[in-house]
Parts: sequence; structure tokens; C-alpha cells
Amino acid sequence: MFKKILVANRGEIALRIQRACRELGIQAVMVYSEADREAKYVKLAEEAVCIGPAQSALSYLNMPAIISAAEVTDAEAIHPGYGFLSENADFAERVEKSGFQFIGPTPESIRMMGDKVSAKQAMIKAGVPCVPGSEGELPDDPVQIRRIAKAVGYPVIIKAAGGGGGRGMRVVHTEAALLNAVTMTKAEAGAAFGNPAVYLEKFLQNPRHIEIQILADKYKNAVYLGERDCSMQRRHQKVLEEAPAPGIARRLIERLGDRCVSACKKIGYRGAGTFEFLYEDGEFYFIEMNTRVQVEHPVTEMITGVDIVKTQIMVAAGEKLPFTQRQIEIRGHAIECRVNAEDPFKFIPSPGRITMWHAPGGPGVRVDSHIYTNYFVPSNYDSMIGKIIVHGDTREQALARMRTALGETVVEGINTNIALHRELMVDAKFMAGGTNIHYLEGWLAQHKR
Ligand code: MV4
Repeated sequence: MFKKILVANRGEIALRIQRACRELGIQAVMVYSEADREAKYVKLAEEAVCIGPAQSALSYLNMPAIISAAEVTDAEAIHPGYGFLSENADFAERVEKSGFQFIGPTPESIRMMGDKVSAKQAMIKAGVPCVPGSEGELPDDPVQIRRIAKAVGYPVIIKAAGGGGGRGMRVVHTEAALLNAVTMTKAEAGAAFGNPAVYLEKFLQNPRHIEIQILADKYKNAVYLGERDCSMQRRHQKVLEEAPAPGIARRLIERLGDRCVSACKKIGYRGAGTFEFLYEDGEFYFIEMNTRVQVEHPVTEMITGVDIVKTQIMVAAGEKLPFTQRQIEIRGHAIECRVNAEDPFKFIPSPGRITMWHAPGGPGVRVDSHIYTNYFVPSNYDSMIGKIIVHGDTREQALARMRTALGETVVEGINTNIALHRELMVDAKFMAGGTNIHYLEGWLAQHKR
């Protein structure tokens, strides 16, 4: 096992990784920008290294500074967390060329999944169900483009190979709009991602966003840890997540999970990973794979009892997965509310000093956050300041526990979206379960203030 790991991230996930290290008896080296100097997880760390000024580009995205920090502290491995450099194949490669273990998949796996065309081709080959569409990159010939779109059937969606997470996509409803949409998407993709390649898919009008969590080791052992329902989102930002996904038959999930596991074995995937699917009319369609630990990993930890971050570290160190699929049991229901420093209904960021923080507690309640009374939320980063996660025997109990937890939570000095969560937890449609990816934006339009 590693003796020392460098944590190349900030905020709640940096603290989450630090906690996993402590539990494993590993020393964690924290890196921080000038804006995060006062953070408690930095102050309480055995070692911490300043890697640059507040701007991410000069600190948390600064590869030489991070690798130097690992060198001077004699760390053996680097955990990238999520966001920042976590899905940057060049970074993973530089980490390994510098003699450190990257805690994540190989650079080749990251690269394959970063290119959404090669990711989809790998998944088709591995037997994972995908959205019907172009076989790989869309050709340049207008006749062929029209033929593909017609065969798939309108509406279609044009997506950039270099995109993902909602960046670089265009919906096309008619043949008249097709070629212009392709030209525009290619131009934008070339400028934004340095890769003008696009592909075409059938556009699903009212899907849910369901994802499968997997863990794999270096010896082709892999397991899936059930699914998460991440449909409650606004502008491609998830607002809350839950597991299991309400109303989806277990046998469908089990079949899909098995496909994901066999795909992992086939491509030699290792570490934690998430297969993202759209779910519509009882069918799953793969859209993307995330090659990092995700914000919402705690809901899966709550229903399986598996420590995903700890396992990431163990498999990166070359250990075998400590459980088989048969040992993974789904128990109860978990919900996570992301707490953002923002106006709850206008979504304007609200950085500044937290004058009072009181965390919720009690049975089945978990809080993943680095904040405290007198903490200053910097304006330089994502507005998420923590997550409230609850577990219950049933979805109803989890909902009740989340209402109680949100009721206990006090954040003063800044605005947060807790008021939004309080309303969603008593919304009849959400309470019924199974709302789709458009639900929240529709709800917000109806609850304008
Ligand atoms: C789609 C889709 C409908 N049909 N693909 C958006 C993020 C990126 N990961 C893929 N996305 C979508 N792809 C087809 N063929 C609708 C979306 C989509 C979406 C997906 C998941 C969660 C929220 C979303 C919000 C808008 C659109």
C-alpha cells in the first residue's frame, strides 16, 4: 500500500480523499491555491503545498506545479478527485512518466472515453446498448449525412466527439436544418475542443439520466455497484441524485450492470468509473463514460456499504478488488442534495464568509463538506460547498430523513440552494419518483420568483 498520496483537488472532495487516506493509514499531502490557504483540511493536513494563485489555470490545473509538489513531498501516488485534471489523459500520462501512480484508469482508457466517438464504438463492440445513430464520426458528404439522419429518424442530435457533459450538441428536427447544424457544430467543436469531429444520434425527447457505478482492478476483476438516478438537473448541473432509481426493474439494472462489467474487462478498465445512460420507455442507451470518482458517489456508498474512494486507492496500489459481485448487496435508498453557494431560485453565485454553519445529523445522515463557521467561500471555483446525503430503509424514509436534515441545516452569511431542496422534497411529482431530465427546468419555470 502507498505510504503517501498527493491530493490534487480542493474543497469537499479533497477532504473526502484525505479521510480515506487517514482510514488506510496513508499520509495525505494536500495542495492548495492562495484562495484555499485558510481551509481547515489544509491546516489540519500533515503536509500541504501551495501550488499557485487563486485562478484554477495557475493552480489546480497547473500540471508542473502539482507534479513538483509530489516530488518535493516524496508522494507515491496522485489522486485527482473530480473536475480539474481528473479526466485529462495527458496529465495521467505525465504523472506516470514522472514515476507516480495516477489514482484512476490508464491514460489510454481516459483518452478512449474522452473521445465520445471512440467511447461509443468501444461500447457497441463490448455489447453495451447505445443510442441508434451514425457508426462513428459523421462523414463530410452531405448526401451521406442526410441518408444517415433519415435512416435514424428525426429528431436527431449532433454531438461533438470532443464534447460531453452537455457541451457541443445541437438538436435537429427537420432535414432542412440538418446540414447547417452539422456545419455549425463542427465549427464550434473545432474551436472549443480542437477536434471538429461530430457524430449523430436519435434525439430522445424525455429520458431519465441513469448511471452505473463500476469498480475494477488491474487483474480484470470488476463489479457494478448498482445505479444512480441523476435526472434532477438544471443546465447540465446535477442538483440532487438518488439510488436506486425509482421504478426501474432490478432485472433490467442487473442485465445492464453485467454488460458494463464485461465491457470493463474487455477494455482493461481499472479504478472507479461511471457508465452514463439515458433511460426511456424501458430501454437504456449508453451516452458517455466518466473515468473519475463522481460528486454523487456517496449515494452508492450508502446503499452498498462500499467505500469507493478507499477502493480506488487500493486498486491503484495493485491490490485485488476486496469483494466479488455476489457480495454486493443493495440495501435501502439514498438521496444526496448538493449544497451550492448560490441564490436558490436565480442561481446567482453567492461567495463570501459563512457566519454560521450548523450541520444536520442523526441516523442515516451524512454530510460531505469542508465548510465551517467563519469559512470564506472563494469566488474562483464551482459553487458547490458540500453535500447532504441520507439513507433510509425505503425511499419514503430517505425523503423524510432528508426533510429533517434540511430543516436542521443552518448556513448564514451567504445564500444557498437549501430552500430549493426543501421545496423539492415536498414536491408531489418528485415524491412519486421517476421524473425526467426536463422536470426541474419545467418546475422552475412554474415556480418563478
Ligand atoms: C442526449 C439527449 C437526448 N438524446 N442524447 C446532455 C449531456 C450529455 N452527457 C448528453 N446529453 C444528452 N444527450 C440523445 N441521443 C439528451 C441529453 C441531455 C441530457 C442528458 C443527461 C442529463 C441531462 C440532460 C439535459 C439535456 C440534454
